[in-house]
Amino acid sequence: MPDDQPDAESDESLYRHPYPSPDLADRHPFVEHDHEVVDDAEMRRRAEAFRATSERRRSVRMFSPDPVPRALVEAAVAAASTAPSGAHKQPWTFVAVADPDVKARIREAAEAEERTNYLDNRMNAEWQEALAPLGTDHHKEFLDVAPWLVVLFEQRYELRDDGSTRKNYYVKESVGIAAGLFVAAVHDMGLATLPHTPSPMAFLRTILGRPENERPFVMFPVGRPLPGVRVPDLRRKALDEVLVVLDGMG
Ligand code: IYR
Repeated sequence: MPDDQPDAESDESLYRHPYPSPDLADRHPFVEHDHEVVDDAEMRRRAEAFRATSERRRSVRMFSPDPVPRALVEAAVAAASTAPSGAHKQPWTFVAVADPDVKARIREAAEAEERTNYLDNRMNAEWQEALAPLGTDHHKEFLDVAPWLVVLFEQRYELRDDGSTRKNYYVKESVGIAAGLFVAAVHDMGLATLPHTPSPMAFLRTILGRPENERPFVMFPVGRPLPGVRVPDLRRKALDEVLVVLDGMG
């Protein structure tokens, strides 16, 4: 730590209410945060590298059937599971499916729901108009072609082994952040994914035999993109369309 920086132990002027309070630290364990100190130039380099990697990510809808080692899926889930969560409840379960029979059942059920969405107009005209540039339809062949389907469940409440329950907090926010980290981890290792949300998707809980406290949040086919796969020519919003800065500099 550079000398000119305040220090949690010694600086009494910056925080009159230090965290943890001495009383809290007596009752719950705290450890010093293992923060990697990085200089500004290196931070800038990393920021640009992550941004450049992120810019190349695309949702793909045709995956190669090539197998992907289970260890890679495990690494992505482990990374996703570092997400912050309300009251540190970690209210998520990832179910990773490579079994062809289970994938086929999921595809069949998803296509049945999507047929109603697309062909029987369960999605209204405005929704269908929004999806038109993506060209999605009720065919979901990627669900059994992709080597893995990773289904992310939210735990609406905690169900303990003895059958008792506890509240979870900010479940959607927590699981959404975990989903984002999962997408980034999969892309960063050189694989592709697609956040797929067949609607309704309660069938996933039945097919995958999940407990009553769990509700499917999003499903991720994971694999290599089919070589030559095409994606819509979309434009991402520019920084000034998504960022408002109030820096007090006028
Ligand atoms: N769940 C449907 C429809 C769909 C909805 C959105 I929002 C998309 O960005 C893409 C598709 C499906 O998966 O086809």
